[in-house]
Amino acid sequence: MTSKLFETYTLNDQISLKNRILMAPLTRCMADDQLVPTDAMAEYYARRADAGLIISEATIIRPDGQGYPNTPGLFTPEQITGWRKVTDAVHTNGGKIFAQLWHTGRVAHPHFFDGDKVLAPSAEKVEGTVPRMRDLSYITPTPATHDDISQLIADYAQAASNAIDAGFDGIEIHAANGYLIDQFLHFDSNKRNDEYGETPQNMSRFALEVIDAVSERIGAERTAVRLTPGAYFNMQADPRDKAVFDYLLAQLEQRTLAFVHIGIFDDAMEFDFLGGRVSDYVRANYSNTLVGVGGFTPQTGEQALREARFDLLAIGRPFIANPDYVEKVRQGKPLTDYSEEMLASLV
Ligand code: FNR
Ligand code: 8K6
Repeated sequence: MTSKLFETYTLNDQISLKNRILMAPLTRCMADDQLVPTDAMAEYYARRADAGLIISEATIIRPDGQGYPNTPGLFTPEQITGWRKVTDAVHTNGGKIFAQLWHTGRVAHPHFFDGDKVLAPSAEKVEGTVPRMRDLSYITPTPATHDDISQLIADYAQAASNAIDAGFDGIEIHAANGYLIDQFLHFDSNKRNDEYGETPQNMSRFALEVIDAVSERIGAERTAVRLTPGAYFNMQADPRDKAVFDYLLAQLEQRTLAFVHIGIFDDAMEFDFLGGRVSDYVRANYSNTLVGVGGFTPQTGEQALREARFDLLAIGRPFIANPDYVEKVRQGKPLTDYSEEMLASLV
């Protein structure tokens, strides 16, 4: 019945996928206190190796990128060794896995690292507190200097290289959901008036410099990016943002990245300034491999692939609830519903 989902897909001459179902990146806050992936995490990912491709939970590139407890890193030898256990376990079960590289920017909190400031494009803070840690209010970020920006780009490239050393098949740059790179892409968080602000070209510069530095280090065919044009999470949308993404997507179209992945919780949401759903907006502006996500069932996902709204389907919460998601869908078996209590343990 669901044959599109189970078609193979060639990303490029380096990487092909056994089906079109991706496991979406899912933060679980289960790394140890040195932010090293554990054996339980290796088993968790290995159980999901039937996916055409797993995207790891967001993984910080350096200490000041941390905004949540026990999120894994890729900047120490111990973290690389811990991830090696994960990638070996996934490969042993016939799967493929990309690392999602993360810096939370203004959503970071010094509670989690040795330091007293957080970097962002501009001194524009997020309202509120760190989820589940009500005593930690977000602080006003320090605008990144040109030296800070150069160092951040170098640190993304190094983390990508560490990911390859850890056995990942590639990496996805987390430029979505209101974190550091996304903060440069929206007027709500980027008030700079230097070459990283004010115009679509300038506001896209940091994202493109990170993408190009990573591509140069590990190959564009192993580099992907996740984007949130709609700005709905830790961010206010601004109608002017569309011009930034129009420019950015045209630039990405000229590169030979592994794929572009949409970051959103519900793809049925419509954004007036984008003319409707985020996936339709991105599809109209980007013709290479596109990954859709956000509230899909096997049936609606199959339908979206048939209509060529995107090329690959990422599944998030149902993959938490169903380690055997792919096998259940293949056999037409009922799926277990997701609930938030499931976040308490790695099954
Ligand atoms: C997420 N999501 C997410 N996105 C991302 O880019 N990096 C991440 O680390 C996380 N972490 C995360 C944790 C949890 C608990 C949830 C529920 C979501 C978003 C996720 O990748 C996906 O876009 C959404 O869950 C929507 O897809 P589903 O769940 O409707 O299939
Ligand atoms: C990406 C880091 C996440 C850390 C834990 C996240 C837990 C998320 C639980 C789902 C919450 C959905 C919130 C979506 C906001 C969209 C509003 C339209």
